[in-house]
Amino acid sequence: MPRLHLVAAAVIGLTGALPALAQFQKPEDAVKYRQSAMFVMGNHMGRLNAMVQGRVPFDAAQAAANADVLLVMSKLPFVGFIDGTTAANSKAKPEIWTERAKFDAGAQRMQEAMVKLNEAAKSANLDQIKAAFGPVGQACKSCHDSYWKQ
Ligand code: ASC
Repeated sequence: MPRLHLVAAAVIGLTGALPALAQFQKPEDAVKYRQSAMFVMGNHMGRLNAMVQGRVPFDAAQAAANADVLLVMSKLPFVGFIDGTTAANSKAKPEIWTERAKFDAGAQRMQEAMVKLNEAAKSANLDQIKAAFGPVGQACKSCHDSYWKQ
């Protein structure tokens, strides 16, 4: 492994081992981080949804690009759900922390559905994309219904 990769691997390993708050300077930063990641996901879900609904013409390259952004973003929000961040500027329900295993399982379901959506997007076949898009939306909705103050 090249030296730089070794350093990067060590940094990533170290970051993963640190307590969650250490990754953010203050709790508000964790809230902002997860909200930002969710905002970007919502934006790219919207772009894909417009193609799935036929409101904009299907463009395979755009669909694949959106699915790539979504795949990366789907991994980000959850590190931001650190203890004690049901603040006034957050719509996160306290149940996230009292039912953490259920919340994490929901996050994983969404991430797995996102992998399938990414594979479908690479096929450049709109029917396959439509079929894979539904489960992602359902996974989003299920957690939003349970854990997000609408
Ligand atoms: C989206 C988005 C959500 C979910 C949800 C699914 O595209 O922004 O919050 O899907 O609407 O029902």
